[in-house]
Amino acid sequence: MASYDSKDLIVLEGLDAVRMRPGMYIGTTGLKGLHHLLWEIIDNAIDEIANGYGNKVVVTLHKDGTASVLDNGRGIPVSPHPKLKMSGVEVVFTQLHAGGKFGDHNYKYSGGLHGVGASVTNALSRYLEVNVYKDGKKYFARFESIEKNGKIHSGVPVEHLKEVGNTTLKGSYVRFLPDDRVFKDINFDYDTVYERLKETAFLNKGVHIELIDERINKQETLCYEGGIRDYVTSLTMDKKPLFVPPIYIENEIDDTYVSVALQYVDNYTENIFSYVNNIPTPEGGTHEVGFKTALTKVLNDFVKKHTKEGKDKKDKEIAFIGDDFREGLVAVLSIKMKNVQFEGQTKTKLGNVEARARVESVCTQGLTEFFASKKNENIGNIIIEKAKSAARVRQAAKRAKDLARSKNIETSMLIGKLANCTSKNADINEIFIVEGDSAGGTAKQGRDRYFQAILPLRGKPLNSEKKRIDQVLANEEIRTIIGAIGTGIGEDFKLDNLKYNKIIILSDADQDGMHIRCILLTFFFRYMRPLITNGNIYVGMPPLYKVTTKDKEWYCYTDEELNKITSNLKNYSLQRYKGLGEMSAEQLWTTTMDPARRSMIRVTLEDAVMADKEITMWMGDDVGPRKDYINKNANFNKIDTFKKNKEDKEGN
Ligand code: TSJ
Repeated sequence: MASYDSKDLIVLEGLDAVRMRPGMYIGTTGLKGLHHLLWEIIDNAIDEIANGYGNKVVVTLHKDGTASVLDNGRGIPVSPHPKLKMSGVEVVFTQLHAGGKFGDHNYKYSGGLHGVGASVTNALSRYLEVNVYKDGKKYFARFESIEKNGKIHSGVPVEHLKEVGNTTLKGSYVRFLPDDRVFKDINFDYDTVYERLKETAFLNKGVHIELIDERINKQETLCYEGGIRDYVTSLTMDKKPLFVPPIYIENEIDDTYVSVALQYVDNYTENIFSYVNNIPTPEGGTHEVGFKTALTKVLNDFVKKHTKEGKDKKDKEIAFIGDDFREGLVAVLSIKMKNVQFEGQTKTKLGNVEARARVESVCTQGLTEFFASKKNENIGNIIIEKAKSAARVRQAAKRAKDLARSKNIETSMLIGKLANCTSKNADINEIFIVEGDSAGGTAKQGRDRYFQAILPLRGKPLNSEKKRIDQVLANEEIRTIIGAIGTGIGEDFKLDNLKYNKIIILSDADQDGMHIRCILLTFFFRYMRPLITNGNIYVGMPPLYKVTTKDKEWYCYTDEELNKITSNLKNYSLQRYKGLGEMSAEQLWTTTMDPARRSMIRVTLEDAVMADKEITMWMGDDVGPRKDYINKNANFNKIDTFKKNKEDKEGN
């Protein structure tokens, strides 16, 4: 029986490697891996059929534990391979990735290449037999995994391919016994095989697939003339389809075959099942993107067209997004192309960039034609109605979410105005909350952008004294601050997420500036109190005066300082800064922002408590006493109100 020689063993080192590390080729040696052996064989047969040769595949699970696959295609090549000096059949079963040597230029859409090849099935089988029916002749070959000197050699051709008779049949037949030294369990599962074949039958319309289980005397034939249309129909059987039958598009472009079937059901989920060369791509990829783009475009066009005709002017106001058109969508997208590249976590995402435009083109054309037909107008309207309700719900949900955010805030939006620093090190980073856009601009120019971020507050953002704090939270400026700081607020506050070690409020030394400071402090006090107790909140101290003599200049931060300096001077000029905007970027840097020279007040809990009291007072209606109170107590520039100690108060 055995007619192999030592040359066969050398040739098969690759197959021995498969046996050494089966996991690398089939993932597991559990049931999934076992079935993988069968998928490899089935996929090869299906490829032949899918490329137009033959129309039938029979899968049999035998009593002896073997599985066999028969097709009525052209028959695996039997002629010797010019380089490898062995029959085509032997190449297929002994060379890893033999598909590349044979299939690539023979099949229009080289499908079988996704698998590791029939040789892996051979390597992990006790034995494997092949019958080829071709050109009136019948051929046979047998491979075995044999033990020699205590070592197992995988898939050795123990009977080289030979002619064994005449036949009128055409096709290939492969039968193998999975090796129980590799797999714990070698029992094929009927349902698993059935489900796989059913999916395959849907994806290859008109192909007859027969499953025979001799172990339990069960037999089933699967054939769907409607292909993926029938797939979508079966997927939506126990749901409520909004129309029947599914929309179907099929075309070929640049050697890429594209087909898609879609339907909408009465729910809110999106279900797109996509495939490339019959391989599922649950992670999506470029083909799915192309399909979605086309769907969104065509449906938007449909809305526009029917709005233009004056049917429903209101529709114009709805700004649809792609998701709106995919609520309740059930679609099967199947493409076939050459040289597929898979990416993603599980290598189940199509990466070929060219697929996107091709799928988009076929789908746009097909869907446009579909909806242009008068008899399909109603289907278009049904889909648009569904999309409208999706858009409405989406907008309502967004409003609700915004409101929830403004109360129980976790805000990462609205930080567009933030001029962030480049450093990602929160320990050294600082954020200046600056009153007014113009001062904000100056601060942006003056800062050290490596560690200093600038967040300008527009004018006087919180100018209504009657604003209750929850209304303050609805304020865009406040939400921006929350988003920038990163900690969240209230119960959700997490100091670990703080993005800046120092949060510096920088406002003018006037009433408005004071007002803003108080509101911000109140806000921090109520919603981010740990920032205050942890000592992260500061009030920047821009100078109030500049004193200049012939040969020297001084910046004074308080009236006291000014008195002290000017008392010893005779000829000097005095500049009073009314706002940050009067300073140049350079001046702002040297006097207020440069850590080596600036003065800052580190805000204490008592400071914040006081600010909070003041805010509470401001909420009253009587303006008179309020103003007095502010002037007396809330003036940060009065050294006795907020004890100002240079740098030592900054805590480093
Ligand atoms: F898995 C497998 F490779 F063992 C296998 C392949 C198993 C089964 C059941 C069928 C097949 C198979 C392969 N069916 N049909 C083919 N066809 C070819 O390999 C083939 C035939 C002719 C030509 C040609 O150019 O004339 C090219 C090819 C690739």
